[in-house]
Amino acid sequence: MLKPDAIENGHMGKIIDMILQDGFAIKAMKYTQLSKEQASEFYAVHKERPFYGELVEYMTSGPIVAAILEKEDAVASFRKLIGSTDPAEAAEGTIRKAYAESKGRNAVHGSDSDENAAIEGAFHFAPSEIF
Ligand code: FUP
Repeated sequence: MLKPDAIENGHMGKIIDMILQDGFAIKAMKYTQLSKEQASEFYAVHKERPFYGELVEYMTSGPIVAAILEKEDAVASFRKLIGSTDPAEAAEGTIRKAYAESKGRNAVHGSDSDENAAIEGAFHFAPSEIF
């Protein structure tokens, strides 16, 4: 996902370009705004964390871009491209280093395992929307 801060700050096109330049193929893509229910469900694994309420609030504050990406070893490759959760710790050349505002408003989300990628892909897209 490209998160609300990335869209608000006008970085949507540049981030999508970084993703394509890195060799990812787009299998599905959608510009949408998450409801409270959707964001709460998406981030349910974090519901005991102190930042959960703020995270849900923020993720519903404006439109996002959801996408399914394909590449060899996609999960690890995408996590390398996005960089550390906290942009202060993100490596040079990563999306979060270039565009994230903070640990909370950090521009992009990437799935952390193949299993979660399948769950999160199905969360955003019907089979007929995946190419
Ligand atoms: P990441 O996988 O890099 O997106 O990071 P996490 O799964 O650890 O966290 C998910 C989201 O929770 C982050 F993108 C932003 C938010 N978060 C905070 O707001 N504060 C924190 O201290 C940690 C995470």
